[in-house]
Order: sequence, then C-alpha cells, then structure tokens
Amino acid sequence: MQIRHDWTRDEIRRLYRLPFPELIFQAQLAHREFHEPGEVQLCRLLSIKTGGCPEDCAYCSQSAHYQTGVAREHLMNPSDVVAAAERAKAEGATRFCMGAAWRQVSDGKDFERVLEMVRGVAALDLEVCCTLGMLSESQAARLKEAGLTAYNHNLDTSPEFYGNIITTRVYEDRLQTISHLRKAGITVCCGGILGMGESDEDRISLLEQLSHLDPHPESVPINMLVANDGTPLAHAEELDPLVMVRAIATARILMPASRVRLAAGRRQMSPEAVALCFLAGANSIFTGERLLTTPNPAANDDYRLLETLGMRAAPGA
Ligand code: SAM
Ligand code: DTB
Ligand code: SF4
Repeated sequence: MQIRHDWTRDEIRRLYRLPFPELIFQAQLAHREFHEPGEVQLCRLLSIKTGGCPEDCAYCSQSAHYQTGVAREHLMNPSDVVAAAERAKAEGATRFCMGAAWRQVSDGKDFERVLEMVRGVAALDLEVCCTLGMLSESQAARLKEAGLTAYNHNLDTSPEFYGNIITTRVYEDRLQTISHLRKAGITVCCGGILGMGESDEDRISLLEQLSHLDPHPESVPINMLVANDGTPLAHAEELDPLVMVRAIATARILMPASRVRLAAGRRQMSPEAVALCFLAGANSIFTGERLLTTPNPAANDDYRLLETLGMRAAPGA
C-alpha cells in the first residue's frame, strides 16, 4: 500500500460513507500492513499549567473567556512533573504528554522550566510530547535539543467550521506551527475533535486536511467532545460513537502508517464502542484517571477491557 498525500474530497467521502463491513475491512487491511493489530500504545497526559488561557476555543474548560470552575494554576515544578512521569511509566505508559493552557510559547523563565521537564522525562526513556500552543522555529529547535519526541497541535475541525469554534487564531496559524515542528525534526501529533455540531462534510474536510500534510502526522488524535459546563458547547448534542468509528476507520485508510489515537471522550463510550474503534484501526489511547482537566476511565477498567479483547500494551520504542 502506497502512502498518499493527494486524496481527493470525493475519494474521502466515498470511503467515509462505505457500508460498515467494507469500511472496517479496508481499515483492517491498512492497519495490518503497518501495525501489530493486537497492540495499543498507552499514553499519559498531565496538565503542567492549567486554566486562564487567552484563547476562546468553544470546547475548552481552560479558556479565560468562560466560567467553567477550573482553577487557574501556575506552571508546575519540573521535579513534580518528572515524578508523575515516573508513576505513569510504572503503570505501563510509554508516552508522556505535557499540556499547557497557553496561546503560544513565550521565551523566558517558564519556557526554560518546560525544557527542564522535557529533559527529565526524556531521561526516563519515555516518548516525550508537549502541547503548549503556537511556537516558533527556534523554540521548536530548543525543544528538540532537550529531547522532545513529539508535539501535539490539532487542526481541531474543518477550515469551514473552524470560525464557529475559535476566533482568536486562524487555521493558517496552526499550519505554521506544524511546519516549524517539521523543520526542527519533531514528530507531529495532529488531529481534531468530533461532536462540536459539525457535519459529516466537516469531518471529511478535516480528514482531507490531515491527509494532505506531507509527511502525515505520526500520530492522529481523534477526540470526542467532552462537553464542559460553562463553555459554549456545554449543551452540544452528544455524538453517536459510531461516527467516531467511521472517522477513525477513514483516518486509518488515509494515513495507514500513523498512530491513530482514540483520545478524549472514552468515558462517554461503551466498551463495545471502544472495541469497534480498535477494529477500525485506533492503536493508541490515554490511560490514567485524568486527561488534562476532565476524568478518564479508571485504569483497571482499561486493563480489563484490553484483557477481554486479548489485546496488549505496545512496548516502548
Ligand atoms: N493550549 C494548547 C493548544 O490548544 O494547542 C494545548 C492544550 S489543548 C487542551 C490540546 C487539544 O486538546 C485541543 O486542540 C483540542 O483538540 C483538545 N481538547 C481540549 N479540550 C477538549 C474537550 N473538551 N474535548 C475534546 N478535546 C479537547
Ligand atoms: C488531544 O488531542 N487530546 C488531548 C491532548 N491532545 C492534549 C487533550 C484532551 C483534553 C480533554 C479535555 C480536558 O481534560 O480538559
Ligand atoms: Fe487555550 Fe488550548 Fe484550551 Fe484553546 S484548547 S482555550 S488554546 S488551552
């Protein structure tokens, strides 16, 4: 199977709309060519700087534009972060992702502290990922030098729907940050959120954007909206989990070599729906009791589900 970056909207729409058995079969063919089908990567998230963000992302509990009850906190101590990463590793995680509620990275004391965190986590032989908002080419180079493996920066939704969700930065800004990461040799983690009131055509358009990134993002997180009280999307209509399965299967076919991560929203999904996501080609999840500010399924439930499915945690790189 050849890796393509020129998928047309029509081709993607046709895949997305395939009868379920055909869609899952094609996703499985793609999956098996590049991945071990019984393995799932376990990742852990930590919010290293919570709340008070100047951006107005309509889904986010950390935006200062909404009253969500999430307390504002300062940047954590590097030693506490490294201790959390050690615990995550002991619990089986192979990738540790640090998130900060920033619009962008600013040079100075805080950035130096983040670099110290990255060095500390990299020394534990974990994949190290950060998501800190927009960054410049030189900041990306410094993160790379500190040992960063990957950087998460999502396109979130289609270019057409984007303005309904965020007004404080534009799609092109996001693409810029992704190109800075590429130039620094950091692997890219880039995906989006479903369930924000977008249409199927928006989901197809988001997948088109992701599949045109060259190279493809090495990891593609597909989040189901976690509806936060106080945000404009607090009462968004709940997404049918089968839409997640369709989007994941399509992502798997379009970007066969990438890791597709079933990211936020698993608490709203049944074990059967999660199992279908694995059949559709998802091969990475976040484990541990919290995502950034919201709860995640209990670790024991996750281990039990993997055991029931006869699947196992992917070994570290
Ligand atoms: N502030 C940085 C930024 O936005 O790039 C980094 C952290 S931000 C929380 C990372 C990503 O998490 C967002 O781009 C979004 O895709 C996802 N996310 C945030 N809140 C979410 C929610 N309530 N439900 C689903 N996904 C969410
Ligand atoms: C991503 O795509 N999903 C993660 C990670 N990247 C940083 C974040 C999910 C956040 C869910 C809402 C919360 O816990 O605040
Ligand atoms: Fe800020 Fe990121 Fe939340 Fe947007 S998603 S409000 S940039 S923390």
